[in-house]
Amino acid sequence: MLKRKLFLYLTSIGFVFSQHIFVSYTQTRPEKPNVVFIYVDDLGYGDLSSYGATKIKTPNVDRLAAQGTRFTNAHSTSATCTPSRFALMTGVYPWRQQGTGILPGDAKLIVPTDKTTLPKVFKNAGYKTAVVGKWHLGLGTQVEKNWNGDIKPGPNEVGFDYSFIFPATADRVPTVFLENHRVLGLDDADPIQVDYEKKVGNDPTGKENPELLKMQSSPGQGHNNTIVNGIGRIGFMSGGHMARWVDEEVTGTFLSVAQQFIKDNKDNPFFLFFSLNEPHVPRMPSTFFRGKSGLGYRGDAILQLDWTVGQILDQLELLGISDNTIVIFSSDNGPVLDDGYVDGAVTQLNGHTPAGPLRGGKYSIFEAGTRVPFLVSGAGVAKNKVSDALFSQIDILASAAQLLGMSTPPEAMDSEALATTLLGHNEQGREYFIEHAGTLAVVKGQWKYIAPSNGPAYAKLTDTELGNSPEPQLYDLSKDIGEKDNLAKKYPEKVKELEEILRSERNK
Ligand code: NG6
Ligand code: CA
Repeated sequence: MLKRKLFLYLTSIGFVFSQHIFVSYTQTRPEKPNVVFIYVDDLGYGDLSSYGATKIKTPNVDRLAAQGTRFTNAHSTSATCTPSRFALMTGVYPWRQQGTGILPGDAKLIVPTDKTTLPKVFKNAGYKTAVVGKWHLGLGTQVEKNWNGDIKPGPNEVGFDYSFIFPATADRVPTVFLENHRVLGLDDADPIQVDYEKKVGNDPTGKENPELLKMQSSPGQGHNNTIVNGIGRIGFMSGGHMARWVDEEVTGTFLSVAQQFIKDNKDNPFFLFFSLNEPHVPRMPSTFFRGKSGLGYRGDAILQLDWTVGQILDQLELLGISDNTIVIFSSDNGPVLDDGYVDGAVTQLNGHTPAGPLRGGKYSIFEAGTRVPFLVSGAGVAKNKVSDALFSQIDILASAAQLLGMSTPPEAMDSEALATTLLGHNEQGREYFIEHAGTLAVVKGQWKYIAPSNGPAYAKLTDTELGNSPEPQLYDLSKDIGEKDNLAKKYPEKVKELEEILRSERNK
């Protein structure tokens, strides 16, 4: 009896103590902080000076590290864009669902409209929500669609009150902006048609008219269909000439739209998903940044990205809302140099290491595929802190819900509520995490297990070590973050344990 009383007493102390951490921290932060999530494209773990880069300086993004918490072990779910973004929006691992791979520019919407999504978490709490930038999650209910009318469902149906996007990637047609349901600046007399199978209209293509290109596409990597702004794209389009973007102006356009949204909503809680293109191909930075990095257009694009982040941070300060705003910065997958265009990324690398100490890159199941920069700063966030917690972008949904006093929506089945971890007050991260790049890997504590796969070990065109092997691979990341020493034979029990996690996750 006494023992039982003592037990109850001790557990209640434990409970009170952990409640105390949560409560004392909730008391010091605003109830409904604004959230600006800056999501960049193909930026590597070693691409920022706050993550050890020495050949390039990123002072603006580094401000987030100094003023907030820098994560060393945070991940996108996947080593490419669409699946990572699907997970971010839904809280569901993308490999659970067919059709979540890299989408063409005419794909249909793959995010469900009848389920709780990341923006809907905020909307349900009374926030104004917006997405500005790259979308790449499909539009409409089918591939064949009329680009000249209302295009839906899309971001607005998924939970964004306002959207200003481009549909897929900068290297895929249609190369136009959409504001809410409509292509921006469309001339009715010049309707848009898009096709990924065959040529439409009379616009020149990179294949037929290479002399018209201002940047060559890399041999064997496509990117030689319709030419827009002197750059060959993936896919064919005709019409919409007035609406087509100029690559050099894309980021400036997104920035001004994002800043307008922030300004319009400074007096009410808002969630802004600011999804920048840099340093994804085609890298065509504005004149102001060209040649500035000495590392070719990829480096220049990173400088442009850094400047853009600085503009947002300055604006939040000028408006007097930076203490009431959480800024999160991350990348949708790891780095790649030659991803389809001859742009100096390889020849002018100059000793820069986009993946830092990690092996692989974009497309790879090795760490550089999904371990990405992740910085959080602002309202209620621990300052000047480095967190080694295992965390994933898939957890933002449940963590945001927790922060706003809501429970995790059941459909976000893979999202973990780790609000205090996200805000840098707690180093307790996930127990384990599943990485995805075609094949799957499990990270748990210091261990990483890569499931056997018959996929190629190496992608010649992008010069990527993909990490596929028919043999099981086990790495001790605490001693071997570069994944060189396969310990699977030495620790068969560990392999079994992690294999079992993967098996049960696959069967959920
Ligand atoms: C690949 C493209 C690459 C890039 C990528 C998507 C080829 C040969 N390569 O298929 O250039 O567009 O898709 O990148 O077509 S992501 O970051 O959006 O996933
Ligand atoms: Ca990407």
